[in-house]
Amino acid sequence: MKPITRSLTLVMMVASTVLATAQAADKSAAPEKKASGRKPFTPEEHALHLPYPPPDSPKLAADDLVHETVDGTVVVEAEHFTAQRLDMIRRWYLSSAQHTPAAKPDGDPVNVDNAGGGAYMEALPDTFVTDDDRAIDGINIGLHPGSIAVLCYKVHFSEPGRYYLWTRIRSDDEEDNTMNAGLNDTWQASAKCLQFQKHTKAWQWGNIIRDPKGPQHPRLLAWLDVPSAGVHTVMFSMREDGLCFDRFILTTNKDFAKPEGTGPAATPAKTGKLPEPIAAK
Ligand SMILES: [Ca+2]
Ligand SMILES: [Ca+2]
Ligand SMILES: [Ca+2]
Repeated sequence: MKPITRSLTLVMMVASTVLATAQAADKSAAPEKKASGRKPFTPEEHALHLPYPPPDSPKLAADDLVHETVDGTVVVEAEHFTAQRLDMIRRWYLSSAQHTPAAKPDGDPVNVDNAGGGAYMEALPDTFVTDDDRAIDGINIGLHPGSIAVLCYKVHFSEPGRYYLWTRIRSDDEEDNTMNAGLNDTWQASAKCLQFQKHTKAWQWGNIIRDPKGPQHPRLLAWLDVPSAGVHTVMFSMREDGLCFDRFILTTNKDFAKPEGTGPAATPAKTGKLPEPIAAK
């Protein structure tokens, strides 16, 4: 080895030793880096949260069904939707005395008692059940309105304006008492996180949203602003899985009294035909 080569080799050896020492010191000094992003599923979690819901939910309404406002109010059964979207991970399942969703897990049986039209829709499977369960956005919770399990209803509005939203739902556990509403693929802040009482195990009407500042703040009225007279698409998307959705009302009357029981009769269709109520067996 020539002297110049020997010197170069020596310099490189020293440099690499210094670097290795520095790296070792750095490693011992630096705190353990936390993994960012979503923690990967274990095979057991994958099987629990992503079981691929069975495509067994019938659709009662024909595609031409259009609901309409009468004197500024429309009353619609949740099961009278005309389209369902983004339903690969969670889906709204028809539930009635004659329809039991095949999707699992679901912690409770069909509870059709006192449901309007003898039927309701439930977002399943239901894997976000208690505060201890892992909540995963886009799987068992939809923090972004319109991101998962979307039901669509065509409604003819006789006039544009602000329509206050009343929704009838049922919460059977700790984590199934919120949903989102929108219009024409626009998810207005005034209908984000419709908030209901949890774990009531009974049907309830609600007309409020959670304050965007947090659940400890006062609730705000829920509404949708309708830009023009004519047919628009009213939408509901899952927020917490397992919520049971029976009916909704849109009304220009800000002081609309909280409905009792199932509430007013469903508004007759503008076009198409309202499906018949589903009889108890
Ligand atoms: Ca749930
Ligand atoms: Ca359930
Ligand atoms: Ca219903």
